[in-house]
Amino acid sequence: MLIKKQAEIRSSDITDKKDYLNRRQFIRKTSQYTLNWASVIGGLSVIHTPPGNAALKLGEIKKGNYKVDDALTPLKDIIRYNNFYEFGTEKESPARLAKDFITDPWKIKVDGEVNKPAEYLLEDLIKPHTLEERVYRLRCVEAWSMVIPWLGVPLASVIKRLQPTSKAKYVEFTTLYDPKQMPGQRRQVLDWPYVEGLRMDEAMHPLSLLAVGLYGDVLPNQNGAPVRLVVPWKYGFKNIKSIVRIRFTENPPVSSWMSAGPREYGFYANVNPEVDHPRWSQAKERRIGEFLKRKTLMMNGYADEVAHLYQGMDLRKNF
Ligand SMILES: Nc1nc2c(c(=O)[nH]1)N[C@H]1C(S)=C(S)[C@@H](COP(=O)(O)O)O[C@H]1N2
Ligand SMILES: [Mo]
Repeated sequence: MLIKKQAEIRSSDITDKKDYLNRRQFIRKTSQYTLNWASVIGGLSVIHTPPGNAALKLGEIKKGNYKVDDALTPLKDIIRYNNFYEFGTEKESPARLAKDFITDPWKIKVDGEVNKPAEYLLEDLIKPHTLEERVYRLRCVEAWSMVIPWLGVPLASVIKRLQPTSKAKYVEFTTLYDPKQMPGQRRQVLDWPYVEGLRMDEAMHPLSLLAVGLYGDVLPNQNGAPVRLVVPWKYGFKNIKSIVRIRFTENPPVSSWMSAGPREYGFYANVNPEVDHPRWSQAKERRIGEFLKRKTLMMNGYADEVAHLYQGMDLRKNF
């Protein structure tokens, strides 16, 4: 059991958090004057959130109930090593190419099998809920991983307010399509826009998070600003970034990665060390910042929480 409940959080953890929040504040203050904050923390030159380009005012943040024992991945790695193909396929390109990405105002279209379809402003979807900090492991299908302190609201709370109909069995998410801003979309690397989906019970699971921030601040553009999905027991590609549409459906959505490689990427994409990718093993992973590989955990260490969702299913067929 690798998830700790609130009561087990040690005071040293709280100190760690204060340290990084202070550091983040320091970084932000500094950037208002002369320094680019990325250069303060990582020796990089071009990563920053343009001032005044954050739609969301992060109000009260409560400490969420989820935490892992593993050390947090340093912020400098989380913002430098990214998969966000809309901004290029190199790990370091999103940090560079997304720096002027405009995320304010941000609208999300809600449609399909739902009683409250509308175009919502992001802040109107988030405001009714208290932001939570949750530390989750992120395991990319490419066999690297990180530990990230997200800020967000339970996806279930947002979905409940939207009132899906009884026909809604799945939720489909879509990323912005805007090749002017997203240079990666000018090439047919994937079937744009990026689409992902969850079964309704997965979306309603308390671990599923709609994230609007990390390390105590709004999401850096390269991490999917202003809002992205975080489903920690699934491979990283399910965690769709910069969401502009949430559609409730009767039939399973077809994700961009399923269309790109149906033999390699399935709908469920649950982290599973026993089912290899056709081109590489999934038994181990490289935690960013660590030297030796570590064993990949079943459902990324969240099996106690989510395995019941897949009871009776063949996890090799439903990969
Ligand atoms: N729209 C969109 N969402 C995306 C991706 C992408 O290319 N486009 N990459 C996915 C993959 S493969 C991973 S591992 C995670 C990486 O998130 P991070 O860069 O914040 O670590 O985002 C996921 N979400
Ligand atoms: Mo990934």
